[in-house]
Amino acid sequence: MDVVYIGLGSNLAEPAEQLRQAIDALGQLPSSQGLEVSALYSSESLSPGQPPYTNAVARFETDLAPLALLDALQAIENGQGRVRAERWGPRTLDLDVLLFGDRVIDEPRLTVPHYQMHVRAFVLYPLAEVAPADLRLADGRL
Ligand code: A4P
Ligand code: MG
Repeated sequence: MDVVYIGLGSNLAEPAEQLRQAIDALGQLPSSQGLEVSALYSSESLSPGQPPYTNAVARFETDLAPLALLDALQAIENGQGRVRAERWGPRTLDLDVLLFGDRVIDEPRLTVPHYQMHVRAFVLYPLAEVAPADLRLADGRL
């Protein structure tokens, strides 16, 4: 099994409730076990003029292949009313694959480690709660 870290974010429609629902759904993913979740964090949006975000990071082990996991995450996003109107637009739920074991993935649909995770406080603070202190990014950025 691979250990995966998922970034959760929401800035619409009661963000904390969106994250709680998403955490329930992550706990029910097939071929996966050992879900742990950070506290919820609030911060300003990186895009000016948008509502503030609530973020968290989840960790679990999975036998799913990376793209199967991405499909499952996008199904959860869509099930919670995510509408992809504009890139970086406000969203009810964003689920990003931060790390997938020690794999470096560069495919059209999936870049892992997540391209901006190492500079985002709303990723690094919750990640530090659920990751071992010696965690490193497989591509050497952190
Ligand atoms: N994709 C590629 N790699 C990945 C990955 N590692 N995980 C592809 C998930 N998806 C990945 O994603 C667009 C496409 O990226 C997907 O179809 C998938 O195949 P999306 O979720 O539809 O688009 P997006 O979220 O608008 O774009 P992106 O680049 O994920 O946005 P960001 O960079 O995540 O920015 N401020 C605060 N405080 N907190 C936030 O969470 N989030 C954003 C969104 C902006 N400001 C924020 C926050
Ligand atoms: Mg995203």
